[in-house]
Amino acid sequence: MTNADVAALFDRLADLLEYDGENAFRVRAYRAAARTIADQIESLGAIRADDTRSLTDLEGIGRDLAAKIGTILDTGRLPLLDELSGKVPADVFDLLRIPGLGPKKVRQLVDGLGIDSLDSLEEACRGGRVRGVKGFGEKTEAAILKNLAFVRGTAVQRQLWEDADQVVAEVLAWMRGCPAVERIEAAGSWRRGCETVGDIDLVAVATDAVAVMEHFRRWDHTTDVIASGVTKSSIRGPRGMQIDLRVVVSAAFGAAWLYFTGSKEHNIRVRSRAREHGWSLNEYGFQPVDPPAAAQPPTAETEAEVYHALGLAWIPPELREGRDELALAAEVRLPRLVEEQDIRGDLHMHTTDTDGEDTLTDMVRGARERGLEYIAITDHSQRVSMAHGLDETRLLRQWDRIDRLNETLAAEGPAPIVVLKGIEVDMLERGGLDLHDHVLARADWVVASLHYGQSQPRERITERILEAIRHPAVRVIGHPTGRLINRRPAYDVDMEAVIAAAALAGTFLEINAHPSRLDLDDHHAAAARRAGVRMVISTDAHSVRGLGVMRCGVLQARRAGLTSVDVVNALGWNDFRNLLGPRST
Ligand code: DGT
Ligand code: CA
Ligand code: CA
Ligand code: ZN
Repeated sequence: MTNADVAALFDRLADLLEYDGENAFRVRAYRAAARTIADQIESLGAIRADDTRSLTDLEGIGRDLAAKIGTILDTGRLPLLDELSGKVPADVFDLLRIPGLGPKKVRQLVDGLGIDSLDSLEEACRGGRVRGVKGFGEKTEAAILKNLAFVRGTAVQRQLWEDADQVVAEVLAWMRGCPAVERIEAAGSWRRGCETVGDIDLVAVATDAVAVMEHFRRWDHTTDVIASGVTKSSIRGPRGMQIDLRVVVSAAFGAAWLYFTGSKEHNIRVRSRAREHGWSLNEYGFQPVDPPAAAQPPTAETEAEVYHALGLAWIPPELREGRDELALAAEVRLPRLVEEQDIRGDLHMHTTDTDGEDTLTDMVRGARERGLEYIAITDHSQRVSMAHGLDETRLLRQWDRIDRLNETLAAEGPAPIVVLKGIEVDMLERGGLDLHDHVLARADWVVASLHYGQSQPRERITERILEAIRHPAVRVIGHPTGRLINRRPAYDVDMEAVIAAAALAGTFLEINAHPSRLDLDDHHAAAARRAGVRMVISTDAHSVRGLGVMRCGVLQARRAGLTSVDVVNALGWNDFRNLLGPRST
């Protein structure tokens, strides 16, 4: 059982308890536990096995939860969940996937109309019976019908951040062309830099809300109007993405932007802190908890005003996940997060010598145009035969060309870019690396990656990676877990062991910036930082255009709380060159 498996069981339990009408406090406790567990990099089994520690040391895990975790680890099951699952129709979980239908509403439909499947819900909507249930209306009924089709369709997949970002840029450009829009910003998971985005959330201030909504619906890319009101509308836009737009008053813009940026967990914490200060807080701003309060409620036109009124520093959206950000903001200890402009080099990229689309010279010129001071050319090694990987002879020839290119560049101008002779060497299935040590020893920069034998057992995969970490020529482990978002899960690897070994050997770990990799992810990168491992944010570009994904890697690093000190390629060339000197180990 991985931590994610255990967390999923508690999430399911929370859903079913809520469905069952259990009190909100208990439901929230299970959801909070699921989050703590999912965020925990160390395996629960290891913590339990350690005599000096206890599961109850984890935030929000009391004796009862610890006992339940123990049962799950021992048996793979959670008896309370089994018992509850037995009592509800099997299709309740399908119904819970419909956007906008929480456990409580699903319960009303099940009890009120005998709904027990997506089909029977559709029938009830078409028959106009849903609008008769308390709290539902004609509009909700229509919304359910549309969302039903969506749940059944394939479009339900969450979009990669970069794809969502494209849609955000387009819709903002369109909306900013509307004269009635005073201000409009994007919020939600997009603004928090999440690796995938479910729907896009926009918040606007308008001189004429009706005109703004009309403009929104009239957009060329609007394929469907899901909901249409004066303060809130939802459309379906490019890539089948839902886009929600709220119009708010300017005086509450900060409160609304904060609210719709989320996350939900962050909002809950901010709101409870507001209560401690004697205010209630929602998307409309602060209100006194007791109407005849003496003081005027704080203003909420900007996010900073809202945070400051609660004794908090403004919190970057990437950190708003309900982890420890409020405590850090209260103590003015928020990390100064790394920014894209801090990045001075790019240390993983390919050329037409293997599976890249652009030549060595083009990649170098592209990198120089991006203002980089140094790059490493790291084409594939021979094992990657599909990509025409380099054997020793071809690699040495490429390195000769790089030597000559560096001379030309140095002669060309005042701020030449330095090109490092690198290689992305494969960790072989049987162990060992794909090129001789005497070749690797001559490289300026070696990335070791695992591309083959991904279904080997955990011990094998972990051992292969540990071996590479300890190899004297290897500087960094490329895309350490191998996951491809929405396509392929990570291979089975003991990341705790990888991080510990990297810390010990002084080997770096990559944050691969490719939008479908983002590997390390935010949890692993945060754990690596805590262990004292430094990271390299790399584009793994296969074309000049591919160099542009650096910002996706930086976002992920920010979500992990990384500062420029944690990021090796935030060093200027001189410092980086010093770091490349012979290693002590
Ligand atoms: P997504 O769209 O699934 O990628 O994730 P988000 O975070 O964009 O979530 P979404 O679109 O459902 O809602 C946007 C934000 O609005 C969310 O991050 C926090 C806020 N929000 C939505 N529903 C609730 C709620 O029930 N309670 C609280 N406190 N905040 C909520
Ligand atoms: Ca959203
Ligand atoms: Ca939304
Ligand atoms: Zn690569």
